[in-house]
Amino acid sequence: MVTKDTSGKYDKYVISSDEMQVSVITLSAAVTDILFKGKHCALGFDSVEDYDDNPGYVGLVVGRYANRIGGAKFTLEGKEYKLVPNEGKNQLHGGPDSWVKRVWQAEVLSDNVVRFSVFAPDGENGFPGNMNASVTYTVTGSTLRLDFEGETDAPTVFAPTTHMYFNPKGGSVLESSMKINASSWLQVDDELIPTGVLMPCEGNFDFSSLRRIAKDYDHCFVLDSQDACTAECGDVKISLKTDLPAMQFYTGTHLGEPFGANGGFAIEPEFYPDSPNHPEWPSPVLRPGEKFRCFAEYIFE
Ligand code: FUC
Repeated sequence: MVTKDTSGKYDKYVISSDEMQVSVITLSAAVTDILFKGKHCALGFDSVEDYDDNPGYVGLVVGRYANRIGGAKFTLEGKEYKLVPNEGKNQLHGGPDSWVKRVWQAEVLSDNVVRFSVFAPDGENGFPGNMNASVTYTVTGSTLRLDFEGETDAPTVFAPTTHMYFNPKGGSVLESSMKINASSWLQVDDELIPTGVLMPCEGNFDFSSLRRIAKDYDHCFVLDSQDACTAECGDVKISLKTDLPAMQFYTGTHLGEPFGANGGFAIEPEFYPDSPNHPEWPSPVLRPGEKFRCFAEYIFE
């Protein structure tokens, strides 16, 4: 079932199955709540107006390029593109005033499917290409599936993600447990820009079997399989499946009020950060005539 609430500043769609209810608003197609068997599993602000001041990107669909691009520039087909930086000299999550500040067009496709679409103009924050992008939310049983799509009229880079935070148990997420199907992670410098070195998942980065999170992470894991990870938070398990090559694991170190530090973790399926500057990595390049497609499935148990 899909219901629509138009009483706030941004329209809210609630997509339900017998087992869960997912609320999404038109601002950046943000997930504001996931109610699974009586538990609120995803972080969300109380009112839709609160999303206007959301430095932690809570719930948002992030783009055009999720995560960081070092020096806020890249070269594509021999031409250098200078982006607008918004984290020191680097760009984070598509730059300032990107589509995360915009109202997306919602379309109810069936009784458990809603698509949210946005237009990103050529030159926005320095990126080439007029783009149409969308995310389609499908709720089936205890699974929330996101299908991302994108098209461009000029060669560009495209790397969307979802920035939901989870914490079904409450308290610090460092008490929850995590398993990640990755054998390497990306070494980063002190501005969180990849150095180009892939590190083996050993010691604190070895999540090959379920273990307590215990410390802060803000790192990108290179996935070995579409079964990206499983988190165990009290009596709720959350698994992520995706066809994207990597996943940022962020334990919400800098989350502000009302959530507080470590009040939720994000598991963001994505291309490698700064991949426009690393031709040796999976390519985020999108060209006219191509249709970008990728998916992420969050499964609750
Ligand atoms: C994640 C992190 C960043 C940032 C952002 C809100 O993607 O990689 O460090 O804090 O979320």
